[in-house]
Amino acid sequence: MATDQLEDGSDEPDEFDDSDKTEAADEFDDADEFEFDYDDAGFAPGHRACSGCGPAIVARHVVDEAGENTIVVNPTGCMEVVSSPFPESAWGVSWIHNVFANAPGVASGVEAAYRSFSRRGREEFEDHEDVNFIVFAGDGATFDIGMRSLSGMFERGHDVLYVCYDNEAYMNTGVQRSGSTPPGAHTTTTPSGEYSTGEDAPKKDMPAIAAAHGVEYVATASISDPIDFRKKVSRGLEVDGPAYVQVLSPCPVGWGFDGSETIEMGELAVETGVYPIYEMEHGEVTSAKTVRDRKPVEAYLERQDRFSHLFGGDAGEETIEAIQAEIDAQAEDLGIDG
Ligand SMILES: Cc1ncc(C[n+]2csc(CCOP(=O)(O)OP(=O)(O)O)c2C)c(N)n1
Ligand code: SF4
Repeated sequence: MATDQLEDGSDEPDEFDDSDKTEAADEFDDADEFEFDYDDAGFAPGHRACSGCGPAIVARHVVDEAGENTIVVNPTGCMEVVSSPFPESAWGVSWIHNVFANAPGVASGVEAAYRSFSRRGREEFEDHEDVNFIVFAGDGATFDIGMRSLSGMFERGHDVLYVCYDNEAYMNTGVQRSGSTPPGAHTTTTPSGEYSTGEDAPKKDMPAIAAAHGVEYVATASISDPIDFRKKVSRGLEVDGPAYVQVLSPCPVGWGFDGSETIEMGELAVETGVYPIYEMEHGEVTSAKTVRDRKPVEAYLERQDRFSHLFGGDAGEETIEAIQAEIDAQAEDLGIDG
């Protein structure tokens, strides 16, 4: 492409010139005839999520990996609100919206119904074995409000994959803390100020809680490694019984970073050990992603407005030291330092 030098030495493209167009751009010449074909998309673009929304990218991975014979049960939260403004829907698979408290209960019922259809030879329904039953829920729904129902689903052993998109707060209603909010984070219900350095409770260990129910397969993942995440979704669907996959899904709005940095934020969480990536089978950790030359936690914290109050004061410094100590202990437990 022809370019001119800008004053700062960088290159600026000349006015658009037809010879620069790719074949794909040619298709746009007759805009009236052009139609996007999203028939196959499990989670279509055009939803109302903020740009750079981590959970929306995660939703796409989940349903693309699961395929068309999938029923998604989705409690209230950003992913429900942005994807289903009546009469539109971004979901290309069967989808049910539920209140916070009962998504795992509804998924249990749907799964049990299909089991019964298969047993009774009801051929108008897909065979139970061919259907993926998935709950797709935020951390508020998972760690807090839907926990009772989730515990029941685990205990009864339903063949449901539970995917928690972990954006570490109640984002949909204005960034209130959840049981997943990490220490030091400023939220609207844990505001930092003269008397507080933000959230002061540890993040609830949901994977351990799931594993303690005897769930066969439990895993954590990050949006920054979609191949690993998708493998875990696939593995969770293969398991004959409940499985739990929790994926770090950065939220540019609630965390305070630019929407172009979502994947980088997920990557930093892994590289600093803030979000360890591991799998548990029958309650034991069976694999953990090694982190070579683990970065100090500041590299992650300093990039997000929710932690900005930690920099520049004694109280903040102490909080960062405490966070680092927790991460170091967790890294040692899991043996992730390479
Ligand atoms: C029983 C109940 N309490 C509160 C609300 C209000 N509410 C709607 S979405 C939401 C936050 C959901 O948080 P989370 O599950 O983490 O999903 P996110 O919004 O982050 O996607 C809340 C509190 C509600 N809908 N129902
Ligand atoms: S607030 Fe966060 S989680 Fe909700 S749609 Fe926007 S970016 Fe996504």
